[in-house]
Amino acid sequence: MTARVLVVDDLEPNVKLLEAKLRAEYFEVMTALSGEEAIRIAAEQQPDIVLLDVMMPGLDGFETCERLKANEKTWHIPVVMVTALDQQADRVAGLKAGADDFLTKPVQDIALFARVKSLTRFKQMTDELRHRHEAGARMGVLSQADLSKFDEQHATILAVTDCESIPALDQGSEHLPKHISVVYENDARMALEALRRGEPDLVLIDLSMESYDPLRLCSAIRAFDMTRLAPLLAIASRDETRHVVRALELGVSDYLMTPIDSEELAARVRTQLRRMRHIEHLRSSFDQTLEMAIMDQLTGLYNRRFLGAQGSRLVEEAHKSGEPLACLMVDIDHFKMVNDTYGHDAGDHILKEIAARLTTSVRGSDLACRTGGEEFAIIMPRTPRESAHEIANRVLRAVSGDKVKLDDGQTLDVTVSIGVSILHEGDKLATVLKRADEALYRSKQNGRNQVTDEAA
Ligand code: GH3
Ligand code: MG
Repeated sequence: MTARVLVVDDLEPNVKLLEAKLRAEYFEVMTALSGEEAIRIAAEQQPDIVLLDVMMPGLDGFETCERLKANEKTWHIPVVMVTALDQQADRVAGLKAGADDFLTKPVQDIALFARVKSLTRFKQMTDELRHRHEAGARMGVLSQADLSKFDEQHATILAVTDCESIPALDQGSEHLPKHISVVYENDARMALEALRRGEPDLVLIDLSMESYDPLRLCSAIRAFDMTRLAPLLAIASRDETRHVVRALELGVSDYLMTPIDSEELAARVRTQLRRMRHIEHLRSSFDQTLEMAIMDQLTGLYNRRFLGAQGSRLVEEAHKSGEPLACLMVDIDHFKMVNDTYGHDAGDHILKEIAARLTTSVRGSDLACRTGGEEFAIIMPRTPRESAHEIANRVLRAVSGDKVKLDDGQTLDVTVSIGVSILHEGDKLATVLKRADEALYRSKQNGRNQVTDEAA
């Protein structure tokens, strides 16, 4: 995996050193000698990751990080703070400033490549989702994520360890977001089960566990679809560096070295939870956009576009399997008059009501769509002509049987006219729809509120 890395440090030799290490591993490197320059380059060049020195004259690393995270052009770029050795306070401050991770000087190769690779992986995973989301936001159909809201949601941490507890976790509770509960588990298999049930939001794995191979647990978690994206934090002691490297290769999201600082633990937990929620948010908003693209917003039925795509698929399947497929075209009678008499809002209300009655009259496997103003199409796979007629008559009764009640209490009779057609050999979707439409036209001509078959 390669990536474009922006290295920021006021001291040229430091920049050169990191640049050389990264280039040797085939990363592309950009450099900046101050916070201001870093902000400009990040916005213009869109690196995949920023390595940011803390101690700089002018804008220091914390402030630079805060500004990068507050800028809509750069907030999504992962930032790794480069701090002096063992400046615990700096690390925590960096995470608070929104940094995604940190490295200590002198920077060790293992840690450097582990952080850069894991953050690049995360960014690649979210980039596509983010682009779609931003397109949705530009079109005004989606709102931009408010990241601070993520801290207010409830979360469960599953701590997998042989020990009774992880003291730093309990002591760190004051630094954790408010609604966090911690569950301990010493049985790795039970932990995996709980994860598959979607219970914990984040897993802490103690790499010094002896009752079970903790690395095997990491790989098992990453191997299953259900749990692949769960945030995983490893806890290791200083003499377990090789374990940490292995764990990172297996996809662990982050790690902490013992003795654990409770504030750092809390900060890392918060960062991981935010990241996960961010992905979840992007995902669900993507589903929402997708839904908007195929649903009719007024009635909740599928729209014409989806009818074209899915209907054609159903027609193809019917041709292949030789099973019958039927099609109904349904149009509300004298709808213009209803609109003219009762107003457009009443018209909308009736459209919704009729759509609901249509939906309950057909099977879940039937494809019910609003194809135009007050016209609907229903594609029914595995349905012979006789059944299609029965269903058409059921729809007719479902509409005319009960008066529609308007918001102001008035009630009125609504009827529909229906045309029925059956898929013939060689038919395309458009052909079978057209014949149903012609049959519908005859229903209208013959006095409305009736079903006509194409063959009649
Ligand atoms: P027919 O029985 O022959 O179908 O007569 P009709 O009045 O139903 O047909 P026509 O095509 O003349 O009029 C359809 C009307 O549907 C015209 C339009 O104002 C109304 N309409 C179309 N879309 C909507 C909508 O989304 N909301 C509302 N309220 N009315 C709509
Ligand atoms: Mg009509």
